[in-house]
Amino acid sequence: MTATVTEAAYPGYLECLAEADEYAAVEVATGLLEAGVPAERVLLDLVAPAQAEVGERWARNEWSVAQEHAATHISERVVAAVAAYANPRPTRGRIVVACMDGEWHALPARLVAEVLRLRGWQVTFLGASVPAAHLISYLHRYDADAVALACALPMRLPHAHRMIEACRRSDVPVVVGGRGFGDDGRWARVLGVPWAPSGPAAADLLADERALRAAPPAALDHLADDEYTSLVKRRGELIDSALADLRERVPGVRQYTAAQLDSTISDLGYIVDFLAAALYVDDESLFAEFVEWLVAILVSRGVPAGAVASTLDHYGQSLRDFPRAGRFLDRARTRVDAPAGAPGR
Ligand code: B12
Repeated sequence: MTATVTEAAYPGYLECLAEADEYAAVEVATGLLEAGVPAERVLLDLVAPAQAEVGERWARNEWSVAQEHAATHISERVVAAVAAYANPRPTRGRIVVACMDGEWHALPARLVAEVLRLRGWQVTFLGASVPAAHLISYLHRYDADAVALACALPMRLPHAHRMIEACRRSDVPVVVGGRGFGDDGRWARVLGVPWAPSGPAAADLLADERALRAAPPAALDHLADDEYTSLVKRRGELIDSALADLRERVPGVRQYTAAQLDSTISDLGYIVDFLAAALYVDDESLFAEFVEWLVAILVSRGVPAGAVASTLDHYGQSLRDFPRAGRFLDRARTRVDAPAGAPGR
């Protein structure tokens, strides 16, 4: 019954996001609450999938960044309205929910924070991009029972690991979640940290202190080859040389506007950062999936796949002394179904 009511409301709710009508969106959500749908279901069956759909529309270039921002703002308003309506009182310990340093996807973490609150935890939500040192001093000061760390982008995994380790040194148990750890949490397992796929699963894990403290050790022996550290050191040089290579090969790039140039430099950087993250967790699929995603995004914006292919070739040549990185680049290259060609934007 609850699921049907929410399903019926979903298309109308998406329409409110598309029209940037925040009042109507809040009414859809509060209408469900008044009809007896539990707050947790409204958050997870209405707000969360609608936000994911927003991302798909942005990725397909059907929605502009401005439309995505407007929709995200409305989702935040709706989450606040649902939280105010439910207004739960804490009966359990104190949990701090935070995004990794450099992580701006605060809404997924906010949804998790609200679910934990609804399940009785006393939650402090620190929001986006919390620097590690500040998080640790906060945990000490407020005597947190555990911390839930969110990571939406796999390229932040090395950072995430440093943060997880810092929390552990302070003897605060950690649970992690978010798309950044892989849809089955496989990269959390490599980092040796308990992972939960959702707010409700995190609530169950937090209630089980033994499970929370019983994560297997990190499996990071491959880092002994130093490829990750050396690649990170060469980040700036790699991006500069890839841009020079594009300018050389493709006269159109020399005419790029400042905004086009900025996007190109960001993409060249993302390629290095995702490759570094893949080396960190030793999983070529992390890099290959990113490359597929990047090609789809760029193609939908008029940039041919060949532009990515030739940049992968360029990085491959520059990283001849990096056998693991070379292998990851080769495998990803096979997924880019296009000859090297001229980028437009
Ligand atoms: C809104 C949004 C943004 C907003 C975030 C604003 C905000 N206040 O959150 C802004 C504009 C800042 C943003 C920026 C970027 N974004 Co963005 N963004 C999104 C979007 C559309 C929605 C995120 C969301 O709320 N999802 C809904 C939630 C509910 O789903 P979820 O993340 O899976 O979360 C659930 C579970 O995973 C779990 N969970 C999540 N976190 C946690 C944490 C814990 C502890 C636990 C236990 C569980 C858990 O519970 C949640 C609820 O069920 C997604 C699209 C998408 N499909 O998600 C892209 C998306 C995540 N972004 C993406 C990208 C690429 C970026 C940028 C790099 C874009 C750019 N070029 O600048 C930047 C990076 C910024 C940064 N450094 O962090 C890509 C990532 C692709 C990839 N290959 O990794 C996505 C998937 C878009 C896409 N379809 O391509 N983004």
